[in-house]
Amino acid sequence: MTERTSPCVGDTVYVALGSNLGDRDAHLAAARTALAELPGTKIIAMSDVEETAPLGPAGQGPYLNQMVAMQTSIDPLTLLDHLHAIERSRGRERRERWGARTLDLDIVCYGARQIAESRLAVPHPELAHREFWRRELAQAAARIAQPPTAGQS
Ligand code: A4P
Ligand code: MG
Repeated sequence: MTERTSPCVGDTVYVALGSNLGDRDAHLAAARTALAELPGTKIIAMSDVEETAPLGPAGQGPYLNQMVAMQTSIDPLTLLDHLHAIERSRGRERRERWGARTLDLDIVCYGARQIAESRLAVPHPELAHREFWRRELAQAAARIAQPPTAGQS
Protein backbone atom coordinates (compact mmCIF):
# COMPACT_ATOMS: atom_id res chain seq x y z
CA MET A 1 0.00 0.00 0.00
CA THR A 2 1.29 3.49 -0.81
CA GLU A 3 1.53 5.64 2.31
CA ARG A 4 0.77 9.30 1.71
CA THR A 5 2.11 11.92 4.10
CA SER A 6 -0.87 13.77 5.56
CA PRO A 7 -1.05 17.45 4.61
CA CYS A 8 -2.96 18.04 7.88
CA VAL A 9 -0.26 19.45 10.14
CA GLY A 10 0.28 22.11 12.80
CA ASP A 11 -2.83 23.97 13.92
CA THR A 12 -4.16 25.19 10.57
CA VAL A 13 -7.81 24.41 9.85
CA TYR A 14 -8.65 23.82 6.17
CA VAL A 15 -12.22 24.26 4.97
CA ALA A 16 -13.19 23.21 1.44
CA LEU A 17 -15.76 25.37 -0.37
CA GLY A 18 -17.83 23.87 -3.17
CA SER A 19 -20.76 25.07 -5.28
CA ASN A 20 -22.46 23.76 -8.41
CA LEU A 21 -25.90 25.40 -8.29
CA GLY A 22 -26.98 29.00 -8.83
CA ASP A 23 -24.50 31.89 -8.72
CA ARG A 24 -21.48 29.79 -7.77
CA ASP A 25 -19.06 32.72 -7.45
CA ALA A 26 -21.47 34.60 -5.18
CA HIS A 27 -21.95 31.53 -2.94
CA LEU A 28 -18.19 31.13 -2.54
CA ALA A 29 -17.69 34.85 -1.88
CA ALA A 30 -20.44 34.81 0.78
CA ALA A 31 -18.83 31.76 2.39
CA ARG A 32 -15.43 33.47 2.57
CA THR A 33 -17.02 36.53 4.20
CA ALA A 34 -18.99 34.42 6.69
CA LEU A 35 -15.93 32.34 7.63
CA ALA A 36 -13.87 35.49 8.22
CA GLU A 37 -16.63 36.79 10.52
CA LEU A 38 -16.73 33.70 12.76
CA PRO A 39 -15.68 34.49 16.35
CA GLY A 40 -12.02 33.85 17.14
CA THR A 41 -11.30 33.03 13.51
CA LYS A 42 -8.87 34.44 10.97
CA ILE A 43 -8.46 33.42 7.33
CA ILE A 44 -4.71 33.14 6.76
CA ALA A 45 -4.58 31.95 3.13
CA MET A 46 -6.71 30.71 0.25
CA SER A 47 -6.23 28.69 -2.90
CA ASP A 48 -7.40 29.91 -6.28
CA VAL A 49 -10.99 29.06 -7.21
CA GLU A 50 -11.05 26.25 -9.76
CA GLU A 51 -13.75 24.55 -11.81
CA THR A 52 -13.95 20.79 -11.39
CA ALA A 53 -15.99 18.01 -13.00
CA PRO A 54 -18.81 16.86 -10.66
CA LEU A 55 -18.33 13.71 -8.62
CA GLY A 56 -21.59 11.95 -7.79
CA PRO A 57 -24.96 11.45 -9.50
CA ALA A 58 -25.08 12.21 -13.23
CA GLY A 59 -26.79 15.28 -14.63
CA GLN A 60 -25.27 17.95 -12.37
CA GLY A 61 -23.14 20.85 -13.45
CA PRO A 62 -19.45 21.52 -12.78
CA TYR A 63 -18.31 22.72 -9.37
CA LEU A 64 -16.36 25.73 -8.30
CA ASN A 65 -13.99 24.60 -5.53
CA GLN A 66 -11.65 26.52 -3.25
CA MET A 67 -9.65 25.73 -0.10
CA VAL A 68 -9.50 28.22 2.77
CA ALA A 69 -6.82 28.03 5.51
CA MET A 70 -7.83 29.44 8.89
CA GLN A 71 -6.79 29.79 12.48
CA THR A 72 -9.71 29.36 14.83
CA SER A 73 -10.44 28.89 18.50
CA ILE A 74 -13.82 27.27 17.70
CA ASP A 75 -13.91 23.57 18.58
CA PRO A 76 -14.48 21.14 15.66
CA LEU A 77 -18.15 20.22 16.29
CA THR A 78 -19.14 23.85 16.90
CA LEU A 79 -17.30 24.80 13.71
CA LEU A 80 -19.31 22.13 11.85
CA ASP A 81 -22.54 23.70 13.20
CA HIS A 82 -21.37 27.12 11.96
CA LEU A 83 -20.59 25.66 8.52
CA HIS A 84 -24.08 24.16 8.30
CA ALA A 85 -25.60 27.54 9.25
CA ILE A 86 -23.58 29.26 6.50
CA GLU A 87 -24.72 26.58 3.99
CA ARG A 88 -28.35 27.16 5.01
CA SER A 89 -27.91 30.92 4.59
CA ARG A 90 -27.12 30.23 0.91
CA GLY A 91 -30.25 28.14 0.42
CA ARG A 92 -28.57 24.75 0.76
CA GLU A 93 -31.03 21.86 0.71
CA ARG A 94 -29.95 18.35 1.70
CA ARG A 95 -31.57 15.94 -0.71
CA GLU A 96 -29.29 13.23 -2.02
CA ARG A 97 -25.71 12.42 -1.03
CA TRP A 98 -23.29 14.14 -3.39
CA GLY A 99 -26.24 15.80 -5.19
CA ALA A 100 -26.10 19.33 -6.63
CA ARG A 101 -25.78 22.06 -4.01
CA THR A 102 -25.57 25.84 -3.76
CA LEU A 103 -22.85 25.60 -1.12
CA ASP A 104 -20.97 22.78 0.55
CA LEU A 105 -18.48 23.44 3.34
CA ASP A 106 -16.33 20.58 4.58
CA ILE A 107 -13.69 20.48 7.30
CA VAL A 108 -10.78 18.86 5.47
CA CYS A 109 -8.20 19.25 8.27
CA TYR A 110 -8.47 20.52 11.81
CA GLY A 111 -4.77 20.96 12.47
CA ALA A 112 -3.26 17.52 12.90
CA ARG A 113 -6.29 16.29 14.88
CA GLN A 114 -7.84 12.91 14.08
CA ILE A 115 -11.57 12.96 14.76
CA ALA A 116 -13.96 10.04 14.39
CA GLU A 117 -17.32 11.22 15.74
CA SER A 118 -20.67 10.08 14.37
CA ARG A 119 -21.14 13.43 12.59
CA LEU A 120 -17.55 14.45 11.98
CA ALA A 121 -14.62 12.60 10.38
CA VAL A 122 -11.33 14.52 10.17
CA PRO A 123 -9.13 14.47 8.14
CA HIS A 124 -12.05 14.31 5.68
CA PRO A 125 -12.16 10.73 4.30
CA GLU A 126 -12.39 12.03 0.71
CA LEU A 127 -9.09 13.93 0.96
CA ALA A 128 -7.19 10.85 -0.17
CA HIS A 129 -9.40 10.53 -3.27
CA ARG A 130 -9.79 14.15 -4.42
CA GLU A 131 -6.78 15.38 -6.31
CA PHE A 132 -8.26 18.88 -6.60
CA TRP A 133 -8.56 19.16 -2.78
CA ARG A 134 -4.93 18.13 -2.31
CA ARG A 135 -3.80 20.57 -5.00
CA GLU A 136 -5.81 23.45 -3.51
CA LEU A 137 -4.68 22.60 0.03
CA ALA A 138 -1.03 22.64 -1.05
CA GLN A 139 -1.56 25.95 -2.82
CA ALA A 140 -3.18 27.54 0.25
CA ALA A 141 -0.49 26.09 2.55
CA ALA A 142 2.25 27.60 0.38
CA ARG A 143 0.55 31.00 0.70
CA ILE A 144 0.50 31.09 4.50
CA ALA A 145 2.83 33.94 5.41
CA GLN A 146 5.86 32.82 7.35
CA PRO A 147 6.85 35.06 10.28
CA PRO A 148 10.23 36.70 9.60
CA THR A 149 13.09 34.94 11.35
CA ALA A 150 15.31 36.88 13.74
CA GLY A 151 17.96 38.91 11.98
CA GLN A 152 15.96 39.23 8.75
CA SER A 153 15.27 42.78 7.68
N1 A4P B 1 -19.45 15.08 8.08
C1 A4P B 1 -18.57 14.12 8.51
N2 A4P B 1 -17.32 14.56 8.43
C2 A4P B 1 -17.38 15.83 7.93
C3 A4P B 1 -16.38 16.82 7.62
N3 A4P B 1 -15.06 16.56 7.81
N4 A4P B 1 -16.79 18.03 7.13
C4 A4P B 1 -20.89 14.87 8.08
C5 A4P B 1 -18.11 18.28 6.94
N5 A4P B 1 -19.11 17.38 7.22
C6 A4P B 1 -18.74 16.17 7.71
O1 A4P B 1 -22.73 16.05 4.71
C7 A4P B 1 -23.24 14.94 5.37
C8 A4P B 1 -22.71 14.90 6.78
O2 A4P B 1 -21.32 14.64 6.76
C9 A4P B 1 -22.81 16.21 7.55
O3 A4P B 1 -24.06 16.42 8.14
C10 A4P B 1 -21.71 16.05 8.61
O4 A4P B 1 -22.27 15.67 9.88
P1 A4P B 1 -23.66 16.86 3.73
O5 A4P B 1 -22.91 18.10 3.37
O6 A4P B 1 -25.01 16.98 4.31
O7 A4P B 1 -23.83 15.85 2.51
P2 A4P B 1 -22.86 15.62 1.30
O8 A4P B 1 -21.98 16.80 1.14
O9 A4P B 1 -23.68 15.19 0.13
O10 A4P B 1 -22.04 14.38 1.78
P3 A4P B 1 -20.55 14.35 2.13
O11 A4P B 1 -20.25 12.96 2.53
O12 A4P B 1 -20.20 15.48 3.05
O13 A4P B 1 -19.92 14.60 0.69
P4 A4P B 1 -18.78 15.59 0.31
O14 A4P B 1 -17.48 14.93 0.56
O15 A4P B 1 -19.06 16.91 0.88
O16 A4P B 1 -18.94 15.63 -1.24
N6 A4P B 1 -17.67 17.15 -6.98
C11 A4P B 1 -16.77 18.15 -7.18
N7 A4P B 1 -16.19 18.30 -8.39
N8 A4P B 1 -16.45 19.00 -6.16
C12 A4P B 1 -17.01 18.90 -4.91
O17 A4P B 1 -16.69 19.71 -4.04
N9 A4P B 1 -18.52 17.64 -3.46
C13 A4P B 1 -19.37 16.66 -3.24
C14 A4P B 1 -19.88 16.44 -1.88
C15 A4P B 1 -19.76 15.73 -4.31
N10 A4P B 1 -19.15 15.99 -5.58
C16 A4P B 1 -18.26 16.99 -5.75
C17 A4P B 1 -17.94 17.83 -4.67
MG1 MG C 1 -20.36 17.90 2.63
